[in-house]
Amino acid sequence: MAFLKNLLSGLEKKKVLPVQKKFPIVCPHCFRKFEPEEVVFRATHSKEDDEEYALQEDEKLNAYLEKFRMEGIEELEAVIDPRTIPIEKSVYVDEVLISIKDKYDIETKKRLCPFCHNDLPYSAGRTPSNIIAIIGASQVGKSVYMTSLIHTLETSTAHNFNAACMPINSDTSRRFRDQYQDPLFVQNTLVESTQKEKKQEPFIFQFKFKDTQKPPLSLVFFDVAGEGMVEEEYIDLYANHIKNATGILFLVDPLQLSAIRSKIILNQGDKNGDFTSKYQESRDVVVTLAENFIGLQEDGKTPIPTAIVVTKSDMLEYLAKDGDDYVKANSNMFNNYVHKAYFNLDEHENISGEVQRFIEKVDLAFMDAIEVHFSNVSYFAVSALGQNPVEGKVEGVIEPTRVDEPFLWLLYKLRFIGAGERVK
Ligand SMILES: Nc1nc2c(ncn2[C@@H]2O[C@H](COP(=O)(O)OP(=O)(O)OP(=O)(O)O)[C@@H](O)[C@H]2O)c(=O)[nH]1
Ligand SMILES: [Mg+2]
Ligand SMILES: [Zn+2]
Repeated sequence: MAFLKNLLSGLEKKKVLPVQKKFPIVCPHCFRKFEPEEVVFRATHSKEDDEEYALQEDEKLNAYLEKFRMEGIEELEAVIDPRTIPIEKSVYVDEVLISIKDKYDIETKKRLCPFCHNDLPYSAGRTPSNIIAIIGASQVGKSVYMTSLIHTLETSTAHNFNAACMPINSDTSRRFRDQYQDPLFVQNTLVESTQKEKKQEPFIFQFKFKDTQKPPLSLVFFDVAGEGMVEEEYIDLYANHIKNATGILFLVDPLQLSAIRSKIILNQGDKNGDFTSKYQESRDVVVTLAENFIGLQEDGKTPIPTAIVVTKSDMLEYLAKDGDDYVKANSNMFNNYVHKAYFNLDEHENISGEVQRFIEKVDLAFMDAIEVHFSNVSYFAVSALGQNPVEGKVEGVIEPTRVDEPFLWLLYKLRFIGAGERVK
C-alpha cells in the first residue's frame, strides 16, 4: 500500500504543464479578457502638425477614470492599433507582440488594454495572469494578511518552491513597501482600515520558477474595504475582480464570532490587546456575493477555488485553555508548517478538517452558506502577526503562522505546483 501511495505521489509531483508561451490576457484594471494580438499601443511621442499623432483626449481611458470618480487626463499621446503597422515593424517574443515602430519609425513598448486603455504589465500575454481576491467582512484582517502573505512569499515560500517572487515593476514595489510592508514590518504599526471610497490599485507580483520549463505566474492581489463587502454598488464598482478571480481567499475573524468572542476576551485576562468593535457577519458577505454574481452562475455555485481562512489564530489559544470544546491546545493550527517543493496533502487534510469542524461549531449558518455557493473550498487557519497587537502596535519580530498555506493550496488547485502525501 505504502509502495503504491509512494508511486502515485511521485507521479503527481511529476505532473508539469506543457510548455505554453502565449496566454490570454486579463486586464488588471477592467478585467476584460482578450488575446495578446488585440492589445493597442501608446505612442511615445507626439506631432503637433499630424492630427493622428497630436496630443489628444483618450476617451476610453477617461471613461474608465470617470467611472471611479478620478480626474480625467486632458491630453495624451496617440493610441496606435498594431493592425495598421506593417509586420516587419512589429516585434514578437515567444509569439507575443511586445513592441511596434510607428509611422515615424519610433518604437513603443507601451501596450494598453484595448477596452480601457490602461497600461498592461510587461508580462501580459507571456504568463498566465491569476487574480487573487482577498475578501471578508470589515476588520477581519485582509490588509494585514495580504502584507504578511506577500512578505512571506518573497522571503521564503518562493525559495521553497525553487522560484522567485517579486513585484512586477518599480511602481508596485514602491506602493507595496510604502503603504503596507514598511509600516508593518519596519515601523511595527498596523494599517488603517481600508477606505471604501477609494479605488484600490492592484498589486502585481511575478512568481517565476527557476526551471524554465514551468511557466511563470503573474499574481494580481487586491485588497478591498470590508465595509463595502456587503454593499451591492461597492462590489459592482470596486470589487469586480472577484468575479474574474482565479482564486479567492475568504477571510473569517474568530473575534467577530459571537459564540466565542466573549470567551476569548474573558480568557485573555488583563492583557489589553486590541479588539475590533466593528462587527459584520461573514455570512452577509456570502449573501452579497451570491446576489451579485454567484447566483448568476450554473447551479448558483461558483467553481472558483476558495480558501476559507480563519485569521488571528493566535487568539484561539485563549479558547484552547478551556478544554476541548472548540480548539485543542495541541491543535495543528498553532504550529507553523512549511510546505516545501510540493503541497503536503496529509498536512492539509488534517488542518482543513479541524478548521471545518471549528467553523461548524461556531458559525453553522456561515458554513451552510459557503457549502451552498462554493463548490471548490477548503479550510485554513492563519495568524498573519503571530501575536495580538496592543494599541495598533506589534511587538518584536512578526512571526506569522501557516500564512502561505491557503495560497499554496490555490496554486495546487490551479496545477502550478504538485502535491504529495507522507508515507504512512
Ligand atoms: N491577534 C491578531 N490580530 C490581528 C491579526 N491580523 C490583524 N489583526 C487585527 O485586526 C485588525 C484589522 O486588520 P486589517 O488587516 O486592517 O483588517 P481589514 O480586513 O483590512 O479591515 P478593513 O480594511 O476595514 O476591511 C488589525 O488592526 C489588528 O488589530 C493577527 O494575525 N492576529
Ligand atoms: Mg483593509
Ligand atoms: Zn482594461
